[in-house]
Amino acid sequence: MTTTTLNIQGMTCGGCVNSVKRALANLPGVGQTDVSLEKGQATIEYDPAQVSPEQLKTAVVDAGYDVKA
Ligand SMILES: [Cu+2]
Repeated sequence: MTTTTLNIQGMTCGGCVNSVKRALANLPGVGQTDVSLEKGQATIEYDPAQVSPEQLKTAVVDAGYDVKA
């Protein structure tokens, strides 16, 4: 497993955090995710053989949030 951190803009409440978590959990190869509303960050454990960082980013964007890095 590899860990990456995404900087996410647009999360305003716990519901947003859950939406982001759900979007990430729907992808194959995603393990533990830790989404912080205060920091606007998601720390994501994933298997690079099953999912790419771009796909992680796209899932968050598709859920309606902006990803900075
Ligand atoms: Cu919200």
